[in-house]
Amino acid sequence: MEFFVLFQEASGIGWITLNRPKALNALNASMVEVIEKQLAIWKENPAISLVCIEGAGDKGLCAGGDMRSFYDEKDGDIDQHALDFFATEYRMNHALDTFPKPILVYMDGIVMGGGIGISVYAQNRIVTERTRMAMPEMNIGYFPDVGASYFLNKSPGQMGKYMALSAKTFTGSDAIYLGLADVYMQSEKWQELKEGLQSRNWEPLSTGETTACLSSLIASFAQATPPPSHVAQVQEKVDRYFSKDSICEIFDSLNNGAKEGDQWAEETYALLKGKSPNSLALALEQLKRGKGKTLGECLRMELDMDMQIIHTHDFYEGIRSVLVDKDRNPKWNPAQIKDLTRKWIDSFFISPWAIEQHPLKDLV
Ligand code: QUE
Repeated sequence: MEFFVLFQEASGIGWITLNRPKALNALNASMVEVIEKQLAIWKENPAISLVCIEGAGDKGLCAGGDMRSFYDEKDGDIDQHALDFFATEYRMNHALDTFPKPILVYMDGIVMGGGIGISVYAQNRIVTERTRMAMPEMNIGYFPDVGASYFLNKSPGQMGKYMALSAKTFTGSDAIYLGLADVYMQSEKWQELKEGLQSRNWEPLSTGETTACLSSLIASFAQATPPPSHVAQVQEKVDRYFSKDSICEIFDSLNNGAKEGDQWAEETYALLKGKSPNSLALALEQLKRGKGKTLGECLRMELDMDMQIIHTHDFYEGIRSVLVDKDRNPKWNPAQIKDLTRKWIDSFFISPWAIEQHPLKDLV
């Protein structure tokens, strides 16, 4: 029996180690289920004052959800598979957001998709010089989930749209700028910080005391001036080109920028042109609809979208091209933005459940 998530309790800390290093700690249904269960136990356990999350191996925290499993299950009961995985994963995301004690996450190396979902709701999010973050779902014909409709709307200006649509990879400094991380630290300090965490007894501390003690401990290992954020330098361009409400208008605006000699607009245009038109339109629509919604509402909306996207061509074609055949040469269908209809996009937001029957009905 292999354990893909390790739990340890020591000196008032509950440790969660994602332990599937051969798959970059990608989350499967059983992993998200046990994490959610353990959080529910630790929430009530007065001997636990603090939760710390890290990834096993040297590649990073977590590459995302186990999306390949959908390809393998495509001829089976795909609705059940989607429900088992996504509903449980989103419950875990929500449990992290509402967890009443401080959570520390060590976001070293790869932190993508579902890996952002496991880190973004914590209060002590530590990035390093090795952090590589992305919401890469546009590459696999999917859409940014794990609450992206909620948290991407909180990034500065139009950055959430840019992250979602471009699927670009960002650094630790970028993550802090984007509001997805809190502290920058050299990765060589992590062992020492861990020892610092383990050398004191957190058990008798109140949540307020734990919070204060934790931030001063982390601050003593942090790098006071992180390297500059690259993405901060293109904020004005992102705001100019991505302020539009439709993919057609964003494409037009980038294309015009390119014609006027803006190389960044040209590169971004070329990048977006390679993504699934369906995924691009869905991402834009979910961000629009996510504005002003609670996390629970956003997760319900994303689960509704899941139950439809698992019946589209692009979802399997995207997973095939990135995770199965790895040719990175997907044939999207519909192939062009103009082939999408309003009715088609809107249909993803019609819930297959009556509100009182929704599997995530209890999430606030
Ligand atoms: C988009 C994604 C994922 C991705 C690549 C994308 C994703 C995911 C993985 C992944 C990577 C390495 C592994 C693994 C999974 O890649 O969600 O098991 O070993 O989990 O472009 O959404």
